[in-house]
Amino acid sequence: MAIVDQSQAALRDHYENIIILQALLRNSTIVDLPERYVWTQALRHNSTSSNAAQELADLALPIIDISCLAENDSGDPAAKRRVSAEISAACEQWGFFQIVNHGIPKELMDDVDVQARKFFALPVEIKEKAKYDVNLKKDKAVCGYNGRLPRLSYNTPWMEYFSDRGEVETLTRMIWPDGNPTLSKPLQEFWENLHRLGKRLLEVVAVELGLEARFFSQLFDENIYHRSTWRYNHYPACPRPDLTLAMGPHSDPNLLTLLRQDAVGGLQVKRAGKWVDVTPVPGALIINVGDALEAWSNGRFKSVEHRVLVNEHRDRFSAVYLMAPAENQIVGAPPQLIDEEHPSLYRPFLYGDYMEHMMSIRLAGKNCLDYARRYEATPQQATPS
Ligand SMILES: O=C(O)CCC(=O)C(=O)O
Repeated sequence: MAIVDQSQAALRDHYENIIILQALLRNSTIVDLPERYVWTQALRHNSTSSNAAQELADLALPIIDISCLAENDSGDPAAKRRVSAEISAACEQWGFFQIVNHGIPKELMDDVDVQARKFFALPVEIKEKAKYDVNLKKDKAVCGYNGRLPRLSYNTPWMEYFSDRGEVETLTRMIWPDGNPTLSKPLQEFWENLHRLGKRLLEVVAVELGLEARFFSQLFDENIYHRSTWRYNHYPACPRPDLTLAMGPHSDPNLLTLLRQDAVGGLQVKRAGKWVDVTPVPGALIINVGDALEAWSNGRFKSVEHRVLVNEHRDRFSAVYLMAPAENQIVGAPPQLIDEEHPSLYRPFLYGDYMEHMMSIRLAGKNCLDYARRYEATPQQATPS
């Protein structure tokens, strides 16, 4: 009986895979998006009045040239201080920024784009070999290939992804006995580059907060089993972009996120209640503050809501590296960041407990950090929007 149930579930998963759905819609075998992909009007609505349109046009995410921060650069200390201050201001005011001249080779990023596209173009049956059995590997719940997501937040995102912690080859070996080095090598090299860059940026933000440079970066030392995750995302073109979202409004639970998007666009950041486009900049990476960094900085750096729109005609691809501490790591603002003027906004929490809480409410909007908010310290935020 159990076997029948399992195979039926596998069959249902297969037919509800996003790529199969996309094909069924294209050839008009089905005419409507399945209900779980139809997001409520309030969430997909672009709440921009005509008056606000000009204001929005004036808002543009900071683009920061970080060439002077290169690891072994002995460059101009004044330039380093200026760029560090720009990063800090972006973390405070936007929680998001783009960086250029970050040192990750263009050839590597181009190769990653080609290989990730090739992977997603494989038949569904092949990609599905890289699925973890989450009954056996509970810690891998959001890892592996997934083309039929559960309701991750309010509804189901219009996307498929390929994700894990650690070696890319662990996943690619589930499909190819030799691990397909043409695919796995550049993907591995890319996230390792993002990891090094992320540690560098965390050193910059630690110093800007008045902490010891390695305050955050030491959480990612070789011997530490941190929870960082890499993910390659594919958002297929969708005939009803008015009804669905590629990824619903959420903030990231982790410390720092590094993201590469292609030229299609669709990522939006919430600022002063409005959705602002993160305009693609060739070669740039997008960096954003996660909930753990907001809590650790005692609310000085902001983890902001973002979402991804679908495109009617073009598939969109992105690659993301979410830097997260170990599950047994206590997240909490150090004493240097708390005083009478800056009362403690969040109670300290274990990162693993926070992840569990986040999974239980499934990434809904920006409410997750309410888990640790001390309302008595923030009377103005007692009813979060
Ligand atoms: O693909 C994107 O642009 C955004 C992805 C994202 O928000 C996420 O992975 O949390």
